[in-house]
Amino acid sequence: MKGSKLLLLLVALCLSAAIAAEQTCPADLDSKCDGGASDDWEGEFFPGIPKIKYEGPTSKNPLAYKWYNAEEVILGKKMKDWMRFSVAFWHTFRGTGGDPFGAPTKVWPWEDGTNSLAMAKRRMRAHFEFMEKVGVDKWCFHDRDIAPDGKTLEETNANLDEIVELAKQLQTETNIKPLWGTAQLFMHPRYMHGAATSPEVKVYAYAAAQVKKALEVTHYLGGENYVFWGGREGYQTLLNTDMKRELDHMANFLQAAVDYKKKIGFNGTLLIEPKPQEPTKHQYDWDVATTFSFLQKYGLIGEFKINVECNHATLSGHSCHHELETARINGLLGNIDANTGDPQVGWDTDQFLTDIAEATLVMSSVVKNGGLAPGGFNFDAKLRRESTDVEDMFLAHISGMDTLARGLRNVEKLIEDGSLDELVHKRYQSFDSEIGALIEAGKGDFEMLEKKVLEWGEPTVPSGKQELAEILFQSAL
Ligand code: XUL
Ligand code: CO
Repeated sequence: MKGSKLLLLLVALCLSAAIAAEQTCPADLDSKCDGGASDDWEGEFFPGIPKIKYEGPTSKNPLAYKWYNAEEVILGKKMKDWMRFSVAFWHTFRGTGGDPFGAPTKVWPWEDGTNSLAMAKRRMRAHFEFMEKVGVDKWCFHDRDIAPDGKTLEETNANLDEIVELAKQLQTETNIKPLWGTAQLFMHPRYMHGAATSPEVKVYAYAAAQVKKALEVTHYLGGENYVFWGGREGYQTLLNTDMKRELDHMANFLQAAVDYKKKIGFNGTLLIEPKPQEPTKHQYDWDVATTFSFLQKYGLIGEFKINVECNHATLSGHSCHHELETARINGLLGNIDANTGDPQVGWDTDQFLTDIAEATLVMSSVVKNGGLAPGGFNFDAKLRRESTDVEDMFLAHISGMDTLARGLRNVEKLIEDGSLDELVHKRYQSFDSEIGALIEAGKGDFEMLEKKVLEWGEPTVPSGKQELAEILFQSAL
């Protein structure tokens, strides 16, 4: 028994050594890769992939847009202005395909297996070429995705500055800007109990220093928004947690971020991204409604909007549409992390959104909101572990963009047809009466209403017409 266990261990060790070897500079890179000392790269990162163009719904070319036509005007705005698409650096350029059961599956030609500054620069160049080819002019990043940690905060910040300088140069050459930046406050072990909600004051301070720098960098790069996703702001058990104290700390942290943003003249929108759990059992920004009440309690309304992520919405037991509408009707809809989960899988699978009905509902909220600017759509979505071709990066974005573009076109059809709006309008028509108007004006006192009931008798209650609503909705898909 003991012997066979040892043998298994040896096999596992050999396998992991082989996998690790694959992650170092691939043999066919020749002079293009020197193990991380230089960021040199000859020619294109994506040779053979053209700039993706709109070819219309009849095109059979997978590397073309069928529905997203950036310059086309739909409902009074260019498609690109409704969408404001953005590439998520972390998924597209740092996603490895690794999962809790398996090693990375993606070995992109430009990766040399190091986490060096040179590698970070080469990757940044690949990222800008990708964005130009796919026709997206915004990007989103965490500080630590784009530049490696150093041994001290000074060293880490110096690394970040070096990469940001390159990003700034590439931005100027391509006219691409960040949709938003953010700080990665969940990967490093120092944040294991949370960042702003850590019980350790030195960790709170470290997180503050990190957000300070991330705000500066986002501002320097011309970012239009800054996101707070509470990576580990939550708890694993209430037995060891002072929830009130942690929430008070989080509010003070966010207020300090508002103050610093103003101090440095950063006019971007601050966004909070709710998520119910993962990685903690309970995240404090559970959903839009919880976040709204938190902002109200701590007097932060007016300083923050919400970044709704569709996969987070379904994790919290809501639909994405519900979360979008809850944000919108409260004046808080600022940005969308456009992804989706899997109906058979219970975690944050971060898939590209490809469901046309879902995209139509999402776009109906966006249209009702008058658009998302200065926010937009961030593709917080990753390739499947099994998708390992460079081309798949393009296909995934094309599919995500076309799906939302198709959603927008469907919303136009629904609005032009008008039947669904009419159905909703009719459903509430009784409130357009004299008494209904009094109630809506807050003047519907109970004594007056009781008198009316005695006069009217038993009300007749009409059908909700759900099936008709579903037919009308589907006719636009
Ligand atoms: C994690 C998530 C993050 C945020 C940015 O679930 O969505 O990537 O969007 O920190
Ligand atoms: Co997200």
